[in-house]
Amino acid sequence: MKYLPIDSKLYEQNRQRFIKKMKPNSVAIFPANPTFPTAGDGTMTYKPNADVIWLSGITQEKTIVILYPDNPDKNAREVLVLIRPNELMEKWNGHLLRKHEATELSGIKNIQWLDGFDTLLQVMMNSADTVYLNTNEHNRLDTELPRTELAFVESVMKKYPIHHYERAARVMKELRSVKTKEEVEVLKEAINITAKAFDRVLKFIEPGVMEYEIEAEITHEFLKRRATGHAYGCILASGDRARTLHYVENNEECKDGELILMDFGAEYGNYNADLSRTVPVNGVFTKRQKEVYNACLAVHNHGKKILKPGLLFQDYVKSINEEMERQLLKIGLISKNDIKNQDPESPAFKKYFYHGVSHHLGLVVHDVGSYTDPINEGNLFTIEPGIYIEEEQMGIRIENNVWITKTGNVDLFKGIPITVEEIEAAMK
Ligand SMILES: [Mn+2]
Repeated sequence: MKYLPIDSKLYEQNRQRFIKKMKPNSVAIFPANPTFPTAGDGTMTYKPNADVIWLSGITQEKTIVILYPDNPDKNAREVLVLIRPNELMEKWNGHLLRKHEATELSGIKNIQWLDGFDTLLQVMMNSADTVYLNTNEHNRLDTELPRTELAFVESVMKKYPIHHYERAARVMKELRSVKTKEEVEVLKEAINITAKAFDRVLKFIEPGVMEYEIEAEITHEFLKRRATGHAYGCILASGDRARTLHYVENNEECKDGELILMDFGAEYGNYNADLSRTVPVNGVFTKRQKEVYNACLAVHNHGKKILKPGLLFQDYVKSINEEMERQLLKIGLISKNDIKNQDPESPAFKKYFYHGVSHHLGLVVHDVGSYTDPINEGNLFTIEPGIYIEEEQMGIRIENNVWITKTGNVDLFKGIPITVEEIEAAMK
């Protein structure tokens, strides 16, 4: 890992939060993600499990976190299971964690080796009544694909069929969506690195530059500042390509007079930033570009103004859409008549703004969290309205990340260029 050590207090606190939600005499088991193969004996870059990270900070493959707060064996109320280090594996893939190192990182004192896991589990299962197992419950999970996490769930339930089982994901969704100040401190570093990369590309962009050259600038800045890499496939879409929401090809030329939409974020310490900015390739907005940009910025600012605890997410979205409608009227993209005659299922503004305005952000870019419950203090959201105009071959999105406070929110990207004037000044 490239990031600097993170205080294990962050993870200790998270474990305590989960333990508080557990039923009496219950055990919770969180195995890491598998490593996925490519062709032949190749493997994809290992992506650790977000829950395992949230509970322990450990990103080594085959790790298992076990929480059993009522365990009669007081020394095994929190257990971390790791691969036993062996010389051959280390010759090929590098250092494996020793017990004292894992304790240092996670704060968990009892470290066991994976080859003893079955025996360890058997003793715990014979004494626990309820078992929390984990599955991916993200609403947008593609469930057509094989689900690797189900293999572990099925094996435990087959071996111990008459225990009472609970869904860890249900608890995790609620807890992980409320970010502690320790977590936000780490996420802020991902934000800082992203802001530095934005600053760098503002000075780099000019007519004739290729989108992938901008990508290279961003990647350079990320890695040199200890980011793990990009939080997601970065989008560098000049001109009409900006209307494609997930354009990641980044292989075309940025032309004079176009706007370029950039959506990118660094991953640092396993936390993600998610920034979008749209800037003129030649450094100066045209009158029309400025008009549309300011309409989008007004919706963005509206979001920042109203996001606070207690507000229902649906009401937030409704208010954003109303503001978007007002702004689109103002810049002549829709008319009062369009609104009067619109199909309520597909309102007029949707022609120009066709994605969600906000999502939870954290250890995962589209992080777990509710979109039906009232917004909570500690939630961390993106605010990212966009206006995409086919007739004018342009797309604009403006995205910052905000952390919900007691009375409103704090903008974690505060201070980086966002207005037309700030962007033009920074590009000079
Ligand atoms: Mn986003």
